[in-house]
Amino acid sequence: MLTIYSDRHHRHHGNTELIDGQLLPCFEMPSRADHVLARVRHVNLGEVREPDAFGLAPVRRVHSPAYVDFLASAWSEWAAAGRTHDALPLVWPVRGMRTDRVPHDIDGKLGYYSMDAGVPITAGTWDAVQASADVALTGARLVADGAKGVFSLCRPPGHHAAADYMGGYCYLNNAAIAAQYLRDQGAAKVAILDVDYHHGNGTQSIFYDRADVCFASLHGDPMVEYPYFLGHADEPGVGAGLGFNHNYPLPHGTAWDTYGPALEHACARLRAYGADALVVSLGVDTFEHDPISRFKLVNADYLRMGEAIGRLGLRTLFVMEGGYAVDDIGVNAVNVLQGFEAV
Ligand code: OKP
Ligand code: ZN
Repeated sequence: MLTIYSDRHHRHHGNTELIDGQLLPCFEMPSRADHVLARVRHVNLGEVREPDAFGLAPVRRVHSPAYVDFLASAWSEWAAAGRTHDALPLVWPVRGMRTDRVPHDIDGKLGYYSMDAGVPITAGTWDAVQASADVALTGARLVADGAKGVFSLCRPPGHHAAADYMGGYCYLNNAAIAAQYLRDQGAAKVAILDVDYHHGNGTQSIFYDRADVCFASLHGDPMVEYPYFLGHADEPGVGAGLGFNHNYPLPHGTAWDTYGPALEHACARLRAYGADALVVSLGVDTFEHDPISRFKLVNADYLRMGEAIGRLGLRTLFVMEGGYAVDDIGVNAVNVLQGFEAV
């Protein structure tokens, strides 16, 4: 399988994250992608190729112009305000507050265009974020041109980012941008399967009212897990999108005996949908030793996961999302790809 990778992800390296009341080093760190790349090379998965530059037009097919402009200028506005540490949001417009006016001040903009504080913006963040989208788009183009399976080794991840907000380590929604690109290249129907431990709230919201992209997600139950405010089973889609959104919230402690049947159920939904192509939001934070997650999948389960995805028989783009057990992230992610290829 071909892997698309850019070392420009190194330019995004946040310093600290507020977690459990503590300021800790960011779990979403550059070594994550380095370990996955090392495993790709170790098993000779296939050629590793640099992304092409697509510019912002395919990004704007998913994200609002104002949000893209915000991302592009956030660091320079922050630096112009005299700040030297990472830019982070700290106040949000919740129930009853005004969202019809975008503040002029960078602190106000950071809150307006985010859902949480897990999104440090550094001097190199926008460059890395654009490279990550290009990695997804380059893979999508190869799939549109007929490749059976391609791995877009994206970093930073994307599935929490919606049309006009960032959150949960995500800035641009790489999987959504790829899915929209596949549509624009002629695929009538695109399926997205999100196997990251966390609900893909951004991807769901982007396609929630559409029938041309069907979204299925397995994740920690939002009653007890981030992102808390989306991802329940009773979110079927709206308008033309009714019936094209499928959530599988699963309890803490979920192991393969529960996960496998849920995955088969989700795959059956996507099979019935009759997609022309599949995008997989490939997070491996479902792993038993993931430091911020509560599922119990073991290394070999990721082979089974890849086989189940392979049995769909669809042209498939794998887009890297989460996974924070750095020592195992490469084995687990590449196991999915090898399971897929073994079908
Ligand atoms: C990004 B992706 C855990 C706090 C979670 C944000 C997690 C973002 C995950 N107690 N903070 O879906 O892997
Ligand atoms: Zn995750």
